[in-house]
Amino acid sequence: MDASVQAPEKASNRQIVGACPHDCPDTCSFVTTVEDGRALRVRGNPAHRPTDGVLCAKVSRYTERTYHPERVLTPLRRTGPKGSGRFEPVGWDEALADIAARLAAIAARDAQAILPYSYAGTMGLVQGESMDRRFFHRLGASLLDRTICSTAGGTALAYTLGGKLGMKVEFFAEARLILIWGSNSIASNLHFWRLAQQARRHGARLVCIDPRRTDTADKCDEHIQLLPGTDAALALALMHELIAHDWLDHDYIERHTLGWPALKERAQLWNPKRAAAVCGVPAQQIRDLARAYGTTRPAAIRLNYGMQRVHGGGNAVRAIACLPALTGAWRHRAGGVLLSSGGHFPVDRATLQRPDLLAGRAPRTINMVQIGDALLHPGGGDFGPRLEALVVYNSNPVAVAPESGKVVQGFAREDLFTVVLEHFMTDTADHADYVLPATTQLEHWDIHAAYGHTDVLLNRPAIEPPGQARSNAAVFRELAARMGFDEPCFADSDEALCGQAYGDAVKWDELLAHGFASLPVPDAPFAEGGFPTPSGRCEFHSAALAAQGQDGLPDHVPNYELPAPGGRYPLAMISPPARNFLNSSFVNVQSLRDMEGEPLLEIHPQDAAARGIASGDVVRVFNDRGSYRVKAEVCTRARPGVVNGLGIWWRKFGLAGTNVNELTSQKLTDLGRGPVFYDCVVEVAAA
Ligand SMILES: Nc1nc2c(c(=O)[nH]1)N[C@H]1C(S)=C(S)[C@@H](COP(=O)(O)OP(=O)(O)OC[C@H]3O[C@@H](n4cnc5c(=O)[nH]c(N)nc54)[C@H](O)[C@@H]3O)O[C@H]1N2
Ligand SMILES: Nc1nc2c(c(=O)[nH]1)N[C@H]1C(S)=C(S)[C@@H](COP(=O)(O)OP(=O)(O)OC[C@H]3O[C@@H](n4cnc5c(=O)[nH]c(N)nc54)[C@H](O)[C@@H]3O)O[C@H]1N2
Ligand code: SF4
Ligand SMILES: [Mo]
Repeated sequence: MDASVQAPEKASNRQIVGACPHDCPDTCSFVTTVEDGRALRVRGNPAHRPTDGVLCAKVSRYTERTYHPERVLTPLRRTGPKGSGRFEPVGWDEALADIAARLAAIAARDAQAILPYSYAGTMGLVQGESMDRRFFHRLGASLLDRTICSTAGGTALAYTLGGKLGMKVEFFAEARLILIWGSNSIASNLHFWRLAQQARRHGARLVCIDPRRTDTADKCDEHIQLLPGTDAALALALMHELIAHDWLDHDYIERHTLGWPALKERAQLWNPKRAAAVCGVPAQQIRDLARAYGTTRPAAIRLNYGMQRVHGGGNAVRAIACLPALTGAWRHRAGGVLLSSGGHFPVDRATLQRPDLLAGRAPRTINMVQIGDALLHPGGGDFGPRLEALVVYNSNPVAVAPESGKVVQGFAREDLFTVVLEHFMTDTADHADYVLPATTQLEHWDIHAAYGHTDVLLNRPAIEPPGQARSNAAVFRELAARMGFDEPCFADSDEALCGQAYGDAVKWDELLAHGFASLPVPDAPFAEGGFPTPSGRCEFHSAALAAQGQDGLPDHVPNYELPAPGGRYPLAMISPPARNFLNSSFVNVQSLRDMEGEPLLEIHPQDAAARGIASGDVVRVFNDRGSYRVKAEVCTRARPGVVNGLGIWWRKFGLAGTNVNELTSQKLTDLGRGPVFYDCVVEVAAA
């Protein structure tokens, strides 16, 4: 939290209201103080209720990142072998002319050999999903399935509740019981945590459900330290107990749900004893949790994405999302569940992204989780043409994508033409043919949705771009011009794109005046049912899923990789993000890296003793996909049988030039084609 003492303001200083661009549920409003064209500091906007004047430690240091001496300030062209990180500066005109010519030559054969690769380095709708999409749609490039984070849970919510919808975050402060399920809120959802603390001061009980004893788990009243990938079993056992003790809201179930008799039958297969064996927790803990959930009003669940990065992640979210309908928790504004509020935002994506520019073409889709395999595919068969060019922006796939041995091998292909728009020489930028200097949030216009509250935010530029940095939208605008794309939409300015994002659905004047505007969302969205599903009910049973040959009911789907005691890989590994980084962003900011120290593997004293490992030892963590050297920390943050490989370090800061994704797999979740970062078995040995 930013407790820094405020320097006295000069009268000539300007205060510019912007939005935090990072992939974080909190989407804070921030105020930048500018003196003589230089940003002095960024602080939380006290006028924006969800932000409440507070930023996290990372973004409090946004100016340190912006003025970082290693910021890329000119276009760079590769001079050494792929991946060597050797580059020379070139002018924009020369770079853009060459890139346009190279892409045009590939497109003349088959534009599907070109792939954009982007994620949420900025969540801005303009710099993240507007001019870039127009450009690639017009080109006919391969489509990217942007699945690396949230699609298992998002898809599960869509089948169960009808969309990424749920409780309004502010009302968690009024709950009497809060389950913090698969979320290290202190690290990754700080402003929710503040609300949970308010609730607690009024007597609420907080229960954390997480395989790792996180800072959040430490500060809750209870920690249920289950095995990774067993959340659906836990949720089904809770249902079993709700049924057994009749802690049910029969009227709500009758009027607002679908498939109750079938779900009841399913839940009856999951008594606490059976679930306890699967989850690796005491049966009594499950019974107690069921009693608390069944008898406390209002009861709220803050579900987060950590628990859906396993094979059965979709089913687990479906099972948990059924719980509030069983007890009628939705009737109260402080009851229900929240995973994402993203579905409340009326973003006009057709206007921003212009899929009509595909003009009837239907390019293939490549799943970003499987970029390793895609880059190494020789082409042909169902896959289609071999990938010949990649344009990467807002993402650092060499560090964040799973099975990085393959990702690196793919990026190292000398015959692959790679363009990376970046602030810094990341592991991915090191593998580029061209690196193009990008603007940060302090230097460009943007407009935002959020997934942890329901306000739209506008970001105004506070300072001029340093060096020759250009916004992503500007780069794609110029590439479009050089490719001869003359549709009027390619002339829209960044500011005009901000205005198009919501059309008339949000008051532009209000955004310009305050920097944020609240959406009209009812306080208790499902108090009277009204779920936007096909049936209008909370769908315990989904006919749509059954029609696809899937289980229509939620069930426990075991992990792909189960640790086998005495087997080759007896330990499960999870790799949740670090508190002072934002995925792989900020790893190069010295003050934050100092706080994180170095890459660590947390291992339980029992597992460490069995391997002769002490804290501070360098260990080798390995499985069939690769091997990773890291320092061990012997502690009870890890439970027996599970090691925690904290992420997501840049490979080049790792002991042997690798990071934890050397070990993770490219397999996909049951729903939503998502990644399974936390469904991974390993062995650990003293190095
Ligand atoms: N400081 C910080 N904040 C962040 C990020 C960051 O890197 N750093 N990343 C941002 C992004 S992109 C996202 S998606 C979110 C991620 O934040 P969350 O959605 O909270 O997800 P994770 O941090 O991946 O995991 C949360 C917790 O789930 C636990 N977990 C792992 N496997 C399981 C399981 O099988 N069951 C259960 N119940 N729990 C499990 C992990 O140990 C972890 O403590 O946070 C965002 N905010
Ligand atoms: N092992 C493991 N791997 C994981 C996860 C995990 O928990 N464990 N988490 C996964 C999750 S949830 C996610 S969301 C992904 C995140 O993966 P990414 O979306 O790739 O996120 P970052 O690592 O933060 O990289 C974003 C990059 O975008 C750049 N950037 C930021 N703003 C701009 C801009 O305006 N323009 C341009 N051109 N560039 C910009 C930043 O400098 C940064 O290098 O990682 C996934 N990988
Ligand atoms: S990363 Fe999250 S908590 Fe930090 S400033 Fe941005 S939105 Fe707020
Ligand atoms: Mo994410």
